[in-house]
Amino acid sequence: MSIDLYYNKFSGPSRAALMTVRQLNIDINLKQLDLSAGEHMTPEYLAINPNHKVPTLVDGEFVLWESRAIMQYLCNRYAPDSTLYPKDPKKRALVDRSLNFDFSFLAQLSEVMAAKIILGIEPPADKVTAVNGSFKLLDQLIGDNRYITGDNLTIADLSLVTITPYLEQGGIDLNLYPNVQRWADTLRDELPYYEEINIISQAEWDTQVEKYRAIMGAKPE
Ligand SMILES: N[C@@H](CCC(=O)N[C@@H](CS)C(=O)NCC(=O)O)C(=O)O
Repeated sequence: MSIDLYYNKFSGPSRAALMTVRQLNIDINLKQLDLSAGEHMTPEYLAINPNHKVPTLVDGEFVLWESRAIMQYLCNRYAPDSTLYPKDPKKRALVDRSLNFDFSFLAQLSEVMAAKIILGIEPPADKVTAVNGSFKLLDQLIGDNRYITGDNLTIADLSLVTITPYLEQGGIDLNLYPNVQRWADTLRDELPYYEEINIISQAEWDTQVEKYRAIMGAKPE
């Protein structure tokens, strides 16, 4: 049975789902969608994901969207004993907490990043303060841990690490958060698929940002 993953490289949630696929060595057909060309708004795609977002997983008859649910499903279905999504209720709860935390953190961060990267304006000060507060909290949560929830890599790490390409573009200095920096460096160095999935060249960014600016009618300063 074939598994399709609808995906876009500039989408952190898509990259998180793809890293889970790679970590679990699952064979998939990667279906690239160009969001700036509206490929997520076609009747065919809306039929499988009426929320018109990426990623979406199609596993036989089963269709699932929302990246965190996809990551959890892949572990439950294809690697139920993997420490990537631990079975122990307390360990699993800490992974779930991080996935819930990063859901709201990513919403904060994407507002700030969209202002900086696409609109080319300074984001509102209160939004920047909220993002900085979340980074500080994340730094505390990681502490001396190698990974977000302790000694094992989990889907919490794969979900959160997808923010790193945005940080470089948005000029956020992780040196202010040394534990976050060390954690991000660890994942970049040790995940064999990290570079292939998460490194986006400056030329690719520039092209993408131009397309979004055109769509949004944004005129950067
Ligand atoms: N909570 C969703 C967020 C997915 C999401 O926002 N995807 C964006 C790209 S990063 C998207 O597809 N946007 C297109 C749209 O909303 O029409 C998840 O984790 O899968």
